[in-house]
Amino acid sequence: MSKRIFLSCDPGIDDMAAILFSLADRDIELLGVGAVAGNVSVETAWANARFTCDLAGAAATPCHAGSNSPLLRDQIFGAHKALGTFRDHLADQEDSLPAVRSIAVAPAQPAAVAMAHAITDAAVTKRPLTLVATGPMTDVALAIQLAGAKASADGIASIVAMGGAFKALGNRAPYAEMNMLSDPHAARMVAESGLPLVLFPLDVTWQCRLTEQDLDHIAREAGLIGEIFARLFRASDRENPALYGGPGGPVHDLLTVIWLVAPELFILRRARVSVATGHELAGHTSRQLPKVKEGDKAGGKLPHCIADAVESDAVRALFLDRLKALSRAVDGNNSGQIQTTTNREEDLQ
Ligand SMILES: [Ca+2]
Repeated sequence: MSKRIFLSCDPGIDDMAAILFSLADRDIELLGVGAVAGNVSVETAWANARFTCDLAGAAATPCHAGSNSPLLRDQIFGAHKALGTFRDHLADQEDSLPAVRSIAVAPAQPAAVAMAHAITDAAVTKRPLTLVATGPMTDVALAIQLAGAKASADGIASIVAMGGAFKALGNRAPYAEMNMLSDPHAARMVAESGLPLVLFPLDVTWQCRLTEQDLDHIAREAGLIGEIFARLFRASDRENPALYGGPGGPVHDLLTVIWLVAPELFILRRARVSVATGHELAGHTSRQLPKVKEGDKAGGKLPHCIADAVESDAVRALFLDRLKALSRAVDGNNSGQIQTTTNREEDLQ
């Protein structure tokens, strides 16, 4: 049975990878995308989310604009805010880009409200969904509040998020990872909600990096989608061998959705995650680990899971495979064949 997800993101090139993979993989049903301020402003995140869905031939996927600032702290943006939208970068190939989606089809509901509705529907129909957060958790925290009693195991199977750093140093500040730093209060609300949380911190996302050879391969093998993805990834300048211990740029957010369909490629451990909200160390994450070996009852009581290790080669190969399949599906649609990534439920019947 496919995983039904709602993705809250702040595209961001690695958010783009997560959207593309979600649309490409038949074991994921993407119910909606929420754009939240984080890497970039909410307007840019929204434009980029819509652009990505349009590029993937999935213009019908609802893309909701969400919160334009954190819950409490002063706003900070990622290093890439100054780069503008994806479309700004691709202006010289405008003729090959998907048409700009009409504003008329833009959902009016704010992302947190749409997510809360999705949670409520999931609880009523007894088909719990997974909330995937690849940006600050502002809208996820608000949605949990709005959904009230439905924000339980009935409505939410789990929350899967990119964020935090435990052994690795932070990326936006020495002590904190960007998503946690951007809205530590929201992250703390989610961590303390009592809901299952699976976290992909820098410790694991730094292990999986797309190299120049990977990008060449993607650009060559995955059609226009691959060309554009590779170009944007390169524009975001993600290499830092001294920090990561090798070549290539991390594709952080992608790991969340790959884990949903290929958990065997990861090693997770149970933990209890805490997020600091005090001024000095806001966004710093710490974890309580079991004192006994994995599987012991004491460890089983800890409410969260943290990804520790990933089979990078297999993840990158899976991503390329799905991009190629997505490209073929889009090309098939454009030539009049009926095969879309938005009707996979029918396709599976
Ligand atoms: Ca992100």
